Amino acid sequence: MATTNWAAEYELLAARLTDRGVDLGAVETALKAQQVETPSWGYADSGTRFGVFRQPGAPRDVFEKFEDAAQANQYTGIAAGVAVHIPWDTADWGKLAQYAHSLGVSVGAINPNVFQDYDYRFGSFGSERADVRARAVAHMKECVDVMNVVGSKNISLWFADGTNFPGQGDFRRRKQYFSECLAELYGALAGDQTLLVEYKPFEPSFYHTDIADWGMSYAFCQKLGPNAKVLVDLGHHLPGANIEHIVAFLLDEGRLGGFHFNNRKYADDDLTTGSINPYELYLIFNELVAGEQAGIANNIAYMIDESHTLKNKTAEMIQSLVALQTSYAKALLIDRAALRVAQESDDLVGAEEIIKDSFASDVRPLLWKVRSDLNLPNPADPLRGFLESGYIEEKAKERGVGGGSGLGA
Ligand code: AOS
Ligand code: ZN
Ligand code: ZN
Ligand code: ZN
Repeated sequence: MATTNWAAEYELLAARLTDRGVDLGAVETALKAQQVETPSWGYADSGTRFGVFRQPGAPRDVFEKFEDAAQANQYTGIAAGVAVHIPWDTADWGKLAQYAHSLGVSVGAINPNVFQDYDYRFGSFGSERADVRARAVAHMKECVDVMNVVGSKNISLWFADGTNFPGQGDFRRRKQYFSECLAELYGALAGDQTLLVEYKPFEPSFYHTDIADWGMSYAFCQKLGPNAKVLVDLGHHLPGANIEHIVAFLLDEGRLGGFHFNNRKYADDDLTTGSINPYELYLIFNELVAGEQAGIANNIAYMIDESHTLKNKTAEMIQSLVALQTSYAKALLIDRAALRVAQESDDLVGAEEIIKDSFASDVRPLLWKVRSDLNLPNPADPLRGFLESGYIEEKAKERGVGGGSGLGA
């Protein structure tokens, strides 16, 4: 196979972009600053309700999940944070924070779990039983204690709460329970900690979900205060939803808290980010870059939430990270001045072509340059670098099969 002369490719692209008026230095600085958290649960064995497939070398505890996450960061340079899930992850949290530091990563968002215990089968914050609601709030407060130990700034809430049949629950009463519990939790946070509220239209409940869409998350956050923000999981919309519009709206309202990146074809498929619809991902980044340039895209928690059953998990995560980096790079190249002119003159074709032009750009030489500057091991191809490193084989020997599942068990 002929080897690519990346330096020459970069020179060509740089000349073309500079010609077009792109501030390449600013683009590269932005790319070097990009950070996306990967989820601890995305490295462990996982499955569907039809079965869990154990992989050789799967991490056996949270420390080993962090080792794998550190690999994803080592090859991409953009994934220093690792979100954890309590109680899927158990640890001496101080020790874990130190261990993470020694691997060049850190503990990111804390994800409480108020959905898997039998007590929560009819709801947590939305339960009719005061003792169940109190238990859920107490668990969340324990998660805040963990945040304080590890220095985490985000608590990321996802609720399975909902009902399966008409009449089963009182929507308004449940909403009020949610408001009360959320307020109690919000009161336990320090001024520099953020409450992220995720929404989802269905599953595991199939008639109604208590926080079904971004508007409901937004309404709860508005009442709580400035440190409560909406979390957008790309898999949590009904077919056809315009996610980039939701992103722009929340950005403008100062309520976009973060993302759970993944990709979907049918429902909450949790497929590799960018694998099904890279254009949608790019259009989301278009809004984010516009927000950055307007100075309103601050403190957004970029996180991946996916867990494929059959791919090697770390390789899968690197694929997603590269897709996110690629989308961001392309969005940074959009000619925004020309786009504005086209918009203001109602030039539909012109505006759309500007968007399509950057999407069609091959940004690999640019990413090669950024990764070279960051001294990453295989700047042209992080995925190949990881796959050829021998790490997968080494861990298969060391850890064996059936170490542990990320999903509860
Ligand atoms: C569930 O559908 C949500 O996406 C959650 O954010 C996530 O998958 C899990 O609960 C991790 O906390
Ligand atoms: Zn999610
Ligand atoms: Zn989900
Ligand atoms: Zn998902």
